[in-house]
Amino acid sequence: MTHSHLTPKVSADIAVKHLRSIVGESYVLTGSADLKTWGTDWTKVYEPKPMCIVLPLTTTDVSKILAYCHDNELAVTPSGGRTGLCAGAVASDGEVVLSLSRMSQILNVDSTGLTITAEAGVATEALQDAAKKVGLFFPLDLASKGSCQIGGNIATNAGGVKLIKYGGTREQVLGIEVVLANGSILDMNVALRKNNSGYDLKHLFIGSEGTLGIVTKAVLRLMPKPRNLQLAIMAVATFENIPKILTECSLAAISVTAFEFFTQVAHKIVLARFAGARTPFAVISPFYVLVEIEQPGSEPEMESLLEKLFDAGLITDATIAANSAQFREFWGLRENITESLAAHGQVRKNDISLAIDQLDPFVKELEKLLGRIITTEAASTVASAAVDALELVLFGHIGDGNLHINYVSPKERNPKEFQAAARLIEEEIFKLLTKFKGSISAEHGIGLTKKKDLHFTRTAEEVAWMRQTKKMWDPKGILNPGKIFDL
Ligand code: 2HG
Ligand code: ZN
Repeated sequence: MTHSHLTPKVSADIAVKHLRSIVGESYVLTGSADLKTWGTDWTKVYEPKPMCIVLPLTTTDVSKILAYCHDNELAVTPSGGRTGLCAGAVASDGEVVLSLSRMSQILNVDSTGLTITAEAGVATEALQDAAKKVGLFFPLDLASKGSCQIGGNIATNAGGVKLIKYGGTREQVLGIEVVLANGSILDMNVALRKNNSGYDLKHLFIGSEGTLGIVTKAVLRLMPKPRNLQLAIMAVATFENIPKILTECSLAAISVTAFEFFTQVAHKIVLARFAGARTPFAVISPFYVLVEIEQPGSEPEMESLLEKLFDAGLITDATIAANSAQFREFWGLRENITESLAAHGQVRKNDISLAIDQLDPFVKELEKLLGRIITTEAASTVASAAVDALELVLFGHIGDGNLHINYVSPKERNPKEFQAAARLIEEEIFKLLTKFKGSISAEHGIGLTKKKDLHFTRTAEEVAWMRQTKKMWDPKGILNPGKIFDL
């Protein structure tokens, strides 16, 4: 699949030789297993076919690599932990994969200014650990935190489970250093909380999916540790009760640090597919909500909240995590959904968002569209049998309006036929989203997989400005060609 109109001016052999002269012989990989590993992400649907993998150690290395690729019209795909779900880091067209993995130094932790400065290849979890070590907290938290890297988080503006309280990646970034397409270094790596001196260009690069520049360093915000976190898992009978539970939290002035949900289908699949997963409930319920709160004082805020929710008929059952093992176990029921689904069957993913007050009307229309309620495993009333045969698994960061819809079928089903059936519903859902002013991508990005659907969320005028922006920063189009949109 060709994504770019570049005409490389050198052969792959010459390019590899030159890149080796920049980073050293052993840091340009060309073995078929390496090309396969580094040329793909968690999407797994594209055939990886990069030219080579380059592993720079310094910003100067990155600058030299890009200058060379720019001069010679070689496409470059930046690579972080490759945990993305829409093929943003896939290299399927002879690209030079630029991995930031060796740039993994934490450069500074400032417990007064509350900042941490790190190179792009630092794993998100390593930032959390470094903050913890000095008694502070780095709030970006994703199910893939052990593998994903801060550079990739910035490039995709990753969201995660704590966004409701702390914001997403964009909100954590104070400054970044970026290497531009032609190799020049743009230093915006300042640690200022306030800086209204003209346009704040860093925001252009955050969420640009490696199409405007390569992030090499960042200064990020740290926070005081949340005090006394409490976690409860609640059984909920109807979807419409979920936003109401959120309202009760706000009205009770509760500091909610996470507000997640999943359907009974998701729950059953985790119990069946994830070793050691256990449910605290005797009876399966249509929905589950996981609420984490900060309970800094002596008030038993979680108990009071649950009492209120029971009295109002908003929940049918609930359990509070009694110790740290149970805390992890409950979180696992939510965070292990993606992995359990992958073990369960073929999966196609949506990552949509809506304004909170639109969630319930949207789900009601979705159920009408499907001819079934969203918590059931099989369907009977939709005209198309192919569509009926799909399992719909819903879960996500419902407290910030982000719904993950996964379409699932057994592994034995013909993959093409499965994708076509899932696409049928997906397109209807995207049309519905336009009506509700929602987004087709809340936190995963666009990559290769969703570029044909960008128009459901962004106006033609917005996309035209995006193209202009791309042309300004990367006129030859060497950076991550084919991602977000085609030029
Ligand atoms: C999550 O929230 C991730 O666990 C993955 O964003 C979502 O697998 C998915 O659809
Ligand atoms: Zn998510």
